[in-house]
Amino acid sequence: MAEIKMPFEPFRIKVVEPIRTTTRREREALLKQSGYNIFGVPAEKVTIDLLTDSGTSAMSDEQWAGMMTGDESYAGARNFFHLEKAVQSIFGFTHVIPTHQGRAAERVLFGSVLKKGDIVPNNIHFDTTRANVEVLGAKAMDFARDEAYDPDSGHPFKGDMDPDKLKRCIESKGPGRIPLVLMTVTNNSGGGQPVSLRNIKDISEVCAHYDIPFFFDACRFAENAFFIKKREKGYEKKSVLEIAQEMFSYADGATMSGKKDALVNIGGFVTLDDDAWAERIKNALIISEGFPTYGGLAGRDLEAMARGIGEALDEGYLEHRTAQAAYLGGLLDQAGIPVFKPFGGHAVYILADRFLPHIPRKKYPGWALTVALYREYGIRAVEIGGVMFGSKTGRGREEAYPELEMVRLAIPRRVYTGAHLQFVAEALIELHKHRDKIRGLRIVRESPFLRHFTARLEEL
Ligand code: P61
Repeated sequence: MAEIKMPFEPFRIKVVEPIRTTTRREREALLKQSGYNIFGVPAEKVTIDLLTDSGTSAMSDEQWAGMMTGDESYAGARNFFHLEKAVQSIFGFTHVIPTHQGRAAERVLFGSVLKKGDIVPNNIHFDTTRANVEVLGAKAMDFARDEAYDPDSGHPFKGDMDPDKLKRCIESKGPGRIPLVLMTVTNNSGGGQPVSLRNIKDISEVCAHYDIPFFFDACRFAENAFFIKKREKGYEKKSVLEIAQEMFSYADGATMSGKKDALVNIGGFVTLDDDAWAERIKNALIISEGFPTYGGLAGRDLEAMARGIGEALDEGYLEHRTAQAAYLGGLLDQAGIPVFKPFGGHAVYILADRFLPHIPRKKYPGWALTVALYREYGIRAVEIGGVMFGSKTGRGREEAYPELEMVRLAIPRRVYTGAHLQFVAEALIELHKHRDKIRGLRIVRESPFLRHFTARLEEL
């Protein structure tokens, strides 16, 4: 078998944070207390935390230095102008409206342009995006290409949206009911897969034809641009920045969680060209987030985001980042653990229903795997499956499940080394050997939206 290589970390470590370990007994008690929900476990009780790559990045010395230059004026802080310039130089839109994170950007945008009965197409909506559409009485619809749902397909751009599915939706529902089309890059709910520039152009043309604004959910735009460079013909020699600029040139705007590809612990924004929409968004922002030059952030946070967004386009950094996912995924794959392929940019996704074939979907195999991984090894991962996306279709009816039942091992940016990932792979390989001991669960308490954050469960 070929050796799976991990390039060395393209940084030196200047500040360290100790990792604390716990005993199995302690973890067992914590699971019981949290209702078998790893969101309820204190982070200090987690050995390797792969719950999310969101807001968990290590900032650079340049970003920390920038934090000290925070201008904490209420209006017109200089850091806002730095952010505005940095975002405009990559995204190319006129208005840059900061928010405290991605879902706030979604809320102020959707709240300003959607009404009850509207439809929002996407390749696949992530959970907060779906919730922010649906809370307004609009419908979130997914039109990813068929390969997106086939974990074994090696298609290089499984994040693509199917233009024919989109056209059929527009024709049947009417363009007047579709205030905007979204495109999530990379496609987080579908294995972190990239979208090609060919597809971005095609979808942009469909939207232009029907006069529908086209927006990106741009959280992981730098990783997406890097995959285009590596996989799409004609882009090998372009810089990742040029590719990102071209991606955005086909769109009308974007929402962004800076907690991903702007390498910050908090922050986000909406950026767009349309003056009338921008005005409505700024008015909505003032009610809940703050004045439009800070949008729920301190001046220092704006500065960290202004600096981080450029660092995320560094090709040495992106090479290492994508190699981390390929390394972890490769070790698991080589050991016969079912994983979603190709490996995405920010995470490795385990096919939990194949890992635990003895647990039926209604007993949430993905959730069961996250519980077992924490109990046995102190590793925290997130279920992207039946608990996160399952829904009752009516009172007393059977629950409907998403097509894929996965557990995501999300890799925080610049935080863990190859040795940490090797530990995770070894833990999963061991767990896989004893998989028949893992039990399913049932939900005992849940909330109506985004239930996985607070649900309480019981082992069967
Ligand atoms: C994540 F367990 N993602 O992947 P905000 N769009 C997209 C995202 O991936 C995303 C947001 C919008 C997270 C954090 C997270 O149930 C969960 O800055 C494609 O988090 O508001 C966030 O950006 C929202 C983890 C979100 C979860 C929801 O881990």
